Amino acid sequence: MSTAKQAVDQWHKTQCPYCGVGCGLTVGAKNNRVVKVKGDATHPSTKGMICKKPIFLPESLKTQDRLHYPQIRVHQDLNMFMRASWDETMNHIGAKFKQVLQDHGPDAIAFYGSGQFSTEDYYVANKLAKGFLGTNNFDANSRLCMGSAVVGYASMLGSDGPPPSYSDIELADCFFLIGTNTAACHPVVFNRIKKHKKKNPDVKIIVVDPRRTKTADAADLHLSIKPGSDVALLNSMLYVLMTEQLIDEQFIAEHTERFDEAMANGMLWPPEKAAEVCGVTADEIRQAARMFGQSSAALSFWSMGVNQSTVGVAKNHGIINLHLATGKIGTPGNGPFSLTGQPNAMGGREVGGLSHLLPGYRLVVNETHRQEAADLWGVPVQNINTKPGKAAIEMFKAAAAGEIKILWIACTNPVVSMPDTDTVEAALRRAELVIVQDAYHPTDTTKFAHVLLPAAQFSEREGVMTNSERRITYLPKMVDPPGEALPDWEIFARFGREMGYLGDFSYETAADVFAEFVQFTEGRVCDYSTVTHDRLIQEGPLQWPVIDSQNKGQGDTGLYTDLKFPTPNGRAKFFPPKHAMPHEVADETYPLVLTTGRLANQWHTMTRTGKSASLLKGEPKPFIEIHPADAEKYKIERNKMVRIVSRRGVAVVPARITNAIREGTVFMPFHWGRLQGYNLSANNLTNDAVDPISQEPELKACAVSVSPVWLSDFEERMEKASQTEKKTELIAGD
Ligand SMILES: Nc1nc2c(c(=O)[nH]1)N[C@H]1C(S)=C(S)[C@@H](COP(=O)(O)OP(=O)(O)OC[C@H]3O[C@@H](n4cnc5c(=O)[nH]c(N)nc54)[C@H](O)[C@@H]3O)O[C@H]1N2
Ligand SMILES: Nc1nc2c(c(=O)[nH]1)N[C@H]1C(S)=C(S)[C@@H](COP(=O)(O)OP(=O)(O)OC[C@H]3O[C@@H](n4cnc5c(=O)[nH]c(N)nc54)[C@H](O)[C@@H]3O)O[C@H]1N2
Ligand code: SF4
Ligand SMILES: [Mo]
Repeated sequence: MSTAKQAVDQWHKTQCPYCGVGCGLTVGAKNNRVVKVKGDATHPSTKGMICKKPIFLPESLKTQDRLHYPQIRVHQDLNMFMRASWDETMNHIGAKFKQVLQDHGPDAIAFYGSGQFSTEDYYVANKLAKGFLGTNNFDANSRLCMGSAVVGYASMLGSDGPPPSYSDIELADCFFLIGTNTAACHPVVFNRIKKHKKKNPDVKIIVVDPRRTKTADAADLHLSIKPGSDVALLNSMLYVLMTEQLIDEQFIAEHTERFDEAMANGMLWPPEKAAEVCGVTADEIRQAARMFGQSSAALSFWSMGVNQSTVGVAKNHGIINLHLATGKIGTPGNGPFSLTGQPNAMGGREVGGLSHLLPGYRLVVNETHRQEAADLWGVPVQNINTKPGKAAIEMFKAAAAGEIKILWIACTNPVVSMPDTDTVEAALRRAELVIVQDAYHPTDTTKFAHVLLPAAQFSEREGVMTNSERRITYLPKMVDPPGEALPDWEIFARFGREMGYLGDFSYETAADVFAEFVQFTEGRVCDYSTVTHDRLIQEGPLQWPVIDSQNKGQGDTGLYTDLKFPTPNGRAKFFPPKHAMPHEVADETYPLVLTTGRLANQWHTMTRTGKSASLLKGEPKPFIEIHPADAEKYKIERNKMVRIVSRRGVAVVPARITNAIREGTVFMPFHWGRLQGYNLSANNLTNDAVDPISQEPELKACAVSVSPVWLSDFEERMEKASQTEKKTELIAGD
């Protein structure tokens, strides 16, 4: 230990750049490099707890494939780029923007950003697009992630943002985990739940997931439902709560409206009927409802198994209905707690980082909101387009159709992460100017860029992020970025100046940007208008909504604790969610349903975690999970290659035969992209059908067929050799 301590020049407190739990980290830097990462015991959200991923950050940050300089493509076919100065590059992009604005108008331009942006990055990019260029075409990967939760909360509770705090975990005696592999994806929250249960064995955990994940292993009750059938289950749970008098009539009468509609809808779902749709027993449904209804305090956690669905909003409504019907909201240990995916997806929501939002939980379709934003930006209200811009999937489809001419992609790797890779690649081939702003090159997406912009990443730039429990942390700059890489906000600000908006984008520091942004939160549910970088540095992380200049905001505060909701009449609104199966269901040609998701040791498209030999060790390559009965039916053998075909593409990966997955369903992790092997990518197969309200794609269900692939001896040797080679390459990048 002491040697590690001596090896560090300086320790810095910050937030983990991976998942939305937003753990506090203490990071050691030496000789301008991050060398050591541990938990920050003083961080009020997580008190020193962390998982494995950030520990290996030192291996992933300064690698040989970092992007050091701006580059402009000189030859399309040869994939050749020329180094350019920032001024030349901005000039080059600016000329094309001016031409497209003149010839096609602002909606021929689109920005695609990320929940891994800092709040400052988000703010400047949004301001540029929505306030100055006149297009609301600014969307983010959060659309693939939190889109349905944003709509679910806002429509029922009047505002976005999960009401509970992590400290509610110790106050709850029932955990309803639906569509979340918390053990793999939000491990620090999961460990906290497990620890609480260990101390209090009567605490109940219910898990709803078609797979028996590590999360499900910890459950008292695991409902292995068919992918996409959650709404039937949730409606039926409401049925049981109603028919067994487990609802809170007083709460319903005093604090909600439209219960009649939800009740009528719920009464259509007796457990026997839902059991058939969901592929579980009626008794299991009754048990789940009783555990929830009879608990003294219940927390629901959910993530992508709920949101990534063509009925993702309806699933959110179904979950929040259970809390409203039982009055389990706004009080200690109770509430609907969607788990945010990325480290600043919450900040992105506060800053208006989706194409229908404006900063401070405002909407582009609301005239008053547009006026308020225009006043703060000092622009005529006519500058802000009155219609929502294109959401992620629509944006790429419009580019593929030639409607969007310029695509600016920053801090996300859509060629791996968006559904139906062929359409995404077609969009990038067709667009006249593709700008990719990333920390690394090559990535699956930089391959299609006309201009590469080098971004400073975690530890190389300062900024603020908000975690899943609405806690705001300041992330300091600890080391210099490589070459001429710049923070994302600074790149957007430079471009704003290039476009002639000199005074409006002349920030000197991220603190200036933050100070401007927080004005948008004044008087809003997410008010943190008194917070500054300095205050966060001095006082440490702060949780909204209780922050004012006196109150430190360091207590754990829930939202709506006065049981008044930010709706016109102060009441929360029930919804009657309608069940529908996924857009694509199994049929004769494609007899299985593919669901996709994550592994504990990899982060998304692996540009960082894929560089760590330690993190790769357990799961070095993708695979398909298949039930033994299906394996037998389709002649699939253990660890042998399987060809998976959907209406959109093909993947070839080895089989993992396991009864942890339900019959008729198969699972693939989506971390691997075509760059690592054309047929390794799950999104070769997935469907880009979206929820009609949230526009979130159905990444969790598409119809596929599977068949064995018999490799010749020669191919098998080649396959083995290429795997060894890839491993060495990745290690060499350390
Ligand atoms: N290790 C790791 N952690 C991460 C990330 C990562 O890449 N790696 N990414 C972060 C981000 S951005 C996100 S969004 C979160 C995602 O966190 P999670 O949502 O927990 O992760 P997923 O693996 O995508 O999906 C969760 C589960 O949904 C189940 N599922 C599939 N279809 C259905 C369905 O129809 N109904 C139900 N009830 N369940 C279904 C899957 O079997 C899977 O186990 O993780 C965050 N944390
Ligand atoms: N099939 C399937 N597909 C999915 C999902 C699924 O469950 N199944 N989940 C979806 C979800 S929930 C999400 S959130 C997305 C995530 O998908 P992506 O956002 O595409 O995944 P990342 O690998 O996190 O991409 C981040 C990119 O930004 C770069 N980067 C890192 N730090 C910085 C920085 O500071 N600045 C800049 N400019 N670049 C930086 C990284 O190198 C990387 O290329 O995937 C979605 N895709
Ligand atoms: S749980 Fe999430 S935020 Fe916490 S250390 Fe792990 S990846 Fe980072
Ligand atoms: Mo996500």
